Amino acid sequence: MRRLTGFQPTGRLHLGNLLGAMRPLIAAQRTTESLAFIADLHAMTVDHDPARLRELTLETATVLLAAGVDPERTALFTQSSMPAHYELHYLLECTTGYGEAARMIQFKEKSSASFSGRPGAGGPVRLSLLTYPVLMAADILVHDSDEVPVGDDQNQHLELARTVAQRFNRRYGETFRVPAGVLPDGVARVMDLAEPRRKMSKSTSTDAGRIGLLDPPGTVRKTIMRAVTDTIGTVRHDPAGQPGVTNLLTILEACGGSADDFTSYGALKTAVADAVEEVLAPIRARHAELVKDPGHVRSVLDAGRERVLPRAEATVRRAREAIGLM
Ligand code: AQP
Repeated sequence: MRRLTGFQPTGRLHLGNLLGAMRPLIAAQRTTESLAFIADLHAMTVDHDPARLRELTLETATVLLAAGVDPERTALFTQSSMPAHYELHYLLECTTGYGEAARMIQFKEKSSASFSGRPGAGGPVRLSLLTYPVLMAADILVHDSDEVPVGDDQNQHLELARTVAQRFNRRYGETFRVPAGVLPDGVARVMDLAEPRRKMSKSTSTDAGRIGLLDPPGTVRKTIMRAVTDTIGTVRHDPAGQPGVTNLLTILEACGGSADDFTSYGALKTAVADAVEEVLAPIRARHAELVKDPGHVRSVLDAGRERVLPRAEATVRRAREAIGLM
């Protein structure tokens, strides 16, 4: 069973990324063949700064290692270091309809956000934003992935990858393994602390809404203590009526705390801040070690790439032949 997970270097990794994607990856790497990549090409589908992209790519890899991604078990690489991804992207563009790409919810949301003035938005809509799901299909199919962990927001993209793979196989002969979406056990969806009806996000959350994995302890505590709640005054899971409190309870439980017996929001927030700090402190400490030797992180990325390259190139060769290229 081969499982692929991607992380976009569009901003600094946050608690949502940790609890929703990094932890499941780290847990599964013991029992599943795991591939993880830094999706630097996807990060260019919206307005980006070249120096910051380079910096965030290395930082994302470093934080993944600091959190427990084991390069002996998980092949970690950058998307752009694998031309097979973008070679296959083009072949799949020739298998995908314009309408299929244009109706993707994320395309509609991010393209309209370009004009909204929200943080992370800005600049004209890039063509690559439209074709992003096709590159994502290539990311998945090029590695013969069996499983892709997906949250609700990526479900539609995975369905497109499956549709395109099946269509290609039907038209040109059996070429791709058709992947399945999985929702790993224990995945938590973390909401923005300032706007708890929206998910915590690298690019659209403000500092008040997001807990960065490398944020100093004082900042983490302050952000949690200022989290938006409500005036109801009861501590319980009620995503529709009390999204802020529910989010705090979700975070607390995912970070090993117990959600029983809180009589005030203040006590709940203190417990959340303590639990989150327990989880983040070792990551921060390991990161401080790793960051001293960026050469080591680069060599991990190179080794990860070397490991997955032969299979990816073989998939592209198969696809080229099937589609009719000499
Ligand atoms: N808030 C979240 N709660 C739980 N899981 C989350 N993930 C992201 N946000 C949350 C999961 O993290 C993985 C990597 O995400 P990504 O880098 O592909 O970007 P994303 O899903 O688009 O999330 P971000 O962090 O909000 O990035 P931007 O701002 O660039 O859109 C994925 O597995 C994702 O489900």
